[in-house]
This record gives sequence, C-alpha cells and structure tokens, in this order.
Amino acid sequence: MEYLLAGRSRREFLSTLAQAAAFTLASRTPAAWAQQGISGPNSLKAHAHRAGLLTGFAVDTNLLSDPTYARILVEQASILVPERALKWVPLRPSPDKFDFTQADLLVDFAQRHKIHLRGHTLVWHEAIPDWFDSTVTKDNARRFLEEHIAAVVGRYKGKMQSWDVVNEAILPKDNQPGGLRNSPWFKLLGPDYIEIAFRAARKADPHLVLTYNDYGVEYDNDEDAERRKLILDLLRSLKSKGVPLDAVGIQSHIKAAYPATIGQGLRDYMSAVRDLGLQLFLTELDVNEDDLPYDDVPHRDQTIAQTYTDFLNVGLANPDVKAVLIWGVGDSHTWLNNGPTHHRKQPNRPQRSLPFDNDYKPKPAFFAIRDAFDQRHRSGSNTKKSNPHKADHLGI
Ligand code: 9MR
Repeated sequence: MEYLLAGRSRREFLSTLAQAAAFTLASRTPAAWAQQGISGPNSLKAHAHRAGLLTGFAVDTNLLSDPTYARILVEQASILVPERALKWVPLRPSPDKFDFTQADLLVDFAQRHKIHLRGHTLVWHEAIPDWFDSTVTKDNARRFLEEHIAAVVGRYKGKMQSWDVVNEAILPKDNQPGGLRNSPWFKLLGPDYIEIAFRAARKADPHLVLTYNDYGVEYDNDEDAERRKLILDLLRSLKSKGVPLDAVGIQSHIKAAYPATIGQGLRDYMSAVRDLGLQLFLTELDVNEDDLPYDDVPHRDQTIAQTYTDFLNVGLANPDVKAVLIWGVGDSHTWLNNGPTHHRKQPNRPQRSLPFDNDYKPKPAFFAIRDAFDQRHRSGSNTKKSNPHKADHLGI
C-alpha cells in the first residue's frame, strides 16, 4: 500500500530525494556549472570584463585545498583578496617575526592562475596581535608601522593590483577631531598615522593603487550621510597634503529589508570621490539577511538577489568603479554566521548571504550580480570618460 509523504506517494518522495542528492553532488563539478551556464563566457569574470570591471572574492586561504572552492575562484574571478591572511594577527606571531605562510599560499595561487590580487589591510583597529599593547608605545609606534608596511608591501611588490592601506578610520561616536576612530594607532600616533601609512606604502611599492577602505556610506540616512561627509573631509585633507592616495574602497556590506534606500547619497559620494581623481572599488560586497521575517529559502534568496541588484545598479553606474569584490564565495563560510548571535534577530538561522550555497551551487544572488554587470555594460557606464589617473594600470 502506498502511503503519502508531504502529499506525495512514497515512490515519488524517494525519487525526489534521490534526484536532489544527485543534483547536490553533480552541482559540485565544473561540468555541472557549464550546464548551469556559469562558466567560460558565462562566468562572473567574463561579464565583469565586458563591463570594464575586475571581479572576484575574499578568500579563506584554508579552503584553497578544496578543489571545488579553488575551481570556482579560477573559473569566476579576475581579482582576489585574502579575507584574513594579510592582517596583523596571522602575519605577526611576535614583535620581531613575520609569518607569510597563509598569504604566500594565496599569492602563489593567484600568480599560477593569472588572477589579480588586492592586499587587505595594513592598518586596522582589529586583528591586532596580543603582544601589541604591551610592546608598541608612543616612542616606537611609528617604527613598528613603517617597518610592517615596508616588509609586507615589499614582499609582494609588483604582485598586488592595490592595497587597503588604512581600513575603517572613521567612527564619529568616538568624538575625536575629524570623526576619527579612537583606534590603537590613533592613540599612539594621533591623526598622522594615516599619512605615515600611505607614504610608507608608496615607498615600498611605487606602482600600487593605494586605497582608503571604509563602510557605512551606502544608505540614504543620517548616519551614513555623516560618515560620507567625514570620509570625504579626510580624503580632501590627505590630497591637499600631497599624501599618496589613489582609490577609495566602499565596503558594501548591505542589508536585505533595511529601512533606508540606496541612491542619491551613494551617487553623490561616488561623484565626489571621482572629483578627487580617485578610483573606486566595491571591496567587501555581501548581503546581511538577518532582518528577513520569513524562513522560506526561495523567498529569502529572491530578496537577497534583489538587494544585490538594487545596490549594484547604483554602485556600478559610476565609471570610476573598477572592481567588485564579494566578501566570500559560499554561504557556509560567510563571516556573518560567525561570532556572537545574541544581537541577531534569527540567531539559529544561518545566513544565505553569498552567490553560492553550501554546496557551491549558484544562487539567485549569483545571477543578480552577473545581470548587474550586464546592465552596466548596456548602459555604457564603463565606456564613459573616466578620470585620467595613473591608477589605470589595472589591466582592464
Ligand atoms: O570576514 C572577516 C572575518 O573572517 C575575520 O574574522 C575578521 C577579523 O579579521 O574580519 C572580517 O573581515 C572584515 C574586513 O577585514 C574589514 N571590514 C569588515 C569585515 C567583516 O568584519
């Protein structure tokens, strides 16, 4: 006797299960990607190239040994950035030692596959080693910073397309002049730490595209408006002092179901950056979907995809955007699922923020990103005159 499972006969149910399992396994092979139409001329990098962009992902170097993960990078990316490997914590096990093991893995991988690389990040208030506080003082801080930059930028000289020299220097609620964050480097060196870092990076590799990278500039709300103004003030002041600065990174950590639009504020910000003669990169794109009030996966995936579309249609309209980096590959590794969950609305629901799912199957987000590249290509944004600027040695 046939009994019903989820309204279907047992035989139908088992056959659906078998198909799903086969699809999950098959979706992990390059042949399956070709069938799904996402490789070669249908890859993200091919569509990005037509739109005058480099594109790729933040890389977890521990996953480079997973052939499926590595294959996606090679197939889809024209530029990569390490998610952690070039921060102080992995690089500086002790005050007088450097450990380049993880970073070298990625640099070798990128070179082998002829993929561009970004460096991230030389100066940040996080990922600072435990020994830092007891070792770095007002007297030796400048030397530590300059030596770090000389060693790290110097090691990869000629191998990086750009470097995030200073990351997230603005935090108005810290009540410091210029809205600067009261970070460890600010406490030790005052506001000058920023220009010290940029000058040291230029000295270590004169051909690098030196980038200031920050978040919280995407939305049409007061908080982001204030951050945009403060960041622009900082950039203008650096330029007026002749500090070597070539590009601005817009982190692009956006949210689904967020009660503010993405539009004029971001457009004006990007134009102002452009007027300063700087390139633009979207550096850490992903979608936080914690606010979505429903659990249904196809519905969530559709909303996440639409969130990518809404952002990229504004973000990619500026011709000086030269690269789009997505902050991870597959949902099982997004940083949004790490760390404490008490502040999350859906603490038990893993986020589906990235273009590939846990089995590296492309999701609606993948196609939304690719369509946004096509939209830029169609609208001709990439062919509009961009600023004559030396950072054009991007290879695109
Ligand atoms: O995604 C990164 C996560 O895996 C790391 O644990 C964390 C600390 O190194 O940094 C995360 O990346 C951050 C990036 O470097 C700067 N902008 C915010 C990103 C998310 O926190």
